[in-house]
Amino acid sequence: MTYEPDLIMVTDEVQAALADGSAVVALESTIISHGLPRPENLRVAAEVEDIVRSRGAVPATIAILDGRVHVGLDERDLEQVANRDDVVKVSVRDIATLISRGGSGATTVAATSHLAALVGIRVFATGGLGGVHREARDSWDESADLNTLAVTPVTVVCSGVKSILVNVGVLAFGTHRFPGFYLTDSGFSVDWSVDTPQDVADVMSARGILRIPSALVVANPLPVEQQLDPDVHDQVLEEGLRLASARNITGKDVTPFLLDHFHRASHGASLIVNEQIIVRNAELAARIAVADTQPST
Ligand code: PSU
Ligand code: MN
Repeated sequence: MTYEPDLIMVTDEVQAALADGSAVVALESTIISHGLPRPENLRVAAEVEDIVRSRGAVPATIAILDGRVHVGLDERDLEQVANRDDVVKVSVRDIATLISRGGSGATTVAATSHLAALVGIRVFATGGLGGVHREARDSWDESADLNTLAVTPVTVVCSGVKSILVNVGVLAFGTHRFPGFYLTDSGFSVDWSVDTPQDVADVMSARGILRIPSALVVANPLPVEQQLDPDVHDQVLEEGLRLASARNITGKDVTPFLLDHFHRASHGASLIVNEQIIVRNAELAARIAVADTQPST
């Protein structure tokens, strides 16, 4: 791997797993710093790492601490990401500036994907991808997640995106319906459906041979009985978008604002659903990472 070890700290455990080709799952940190409230954020971060381990993969949560990229966080690092007030939300465009200033940041899907691919991690788990915001026609607000995934060869397990995907492969796990994060079904369908982690690993392997340079998105919907009540969802989303616009919340503050609004307005129901999404995606990502290390049968 060609990266600068003084700038990028990969834990011994992650480095060893990558060196002998065993399973590693990258995890983002914006969920921890800006996506979930304290103290649940730290508890969920630890739970996600535990489930990855229980499925036989090594978790590599990625963040920037005091001017250095960390791939793999120990308990103290995780605690800092969860509780420090000076941890900013970092997308790809911000990484270099933040590092050159010695700052600390939690990486979005875009930044995490970029860094994961850089160090050779093939599978990444998150909750939802940033997308194209509903009023994008006026605001031009489109998440950097999409542009980055279009040029980053990594497999991302998620439960939805705020709108359409660009040049990425999409596989829906156990369904032909694209999930809508808190909801099982976004209303969009997916051409390709897969049923097992090995199916995904086979596609990854073919993409590697063909040198396809973009991401593979594995959409993992919540079971219907676990989703947020669709009526509550629609009402709270409507209200949240109205409030965001009334308070002039724009750009990278929109997603954290909406998530916080959901958690309050649903009286914690969305928080439970959000946690389930992240844990389930981490589990599936670990199973895919393990299948990816084994020859196809
Ligand atoms: N979706 C969630 N929780 C999150 C995010 C998305 O349910 O915390 C975060 C992810 O880190 C994602 C980012 O990459 O928000 C997208 O932000 P933006 O739309 O500003 O690019
Ligand atoms: Mn956004």
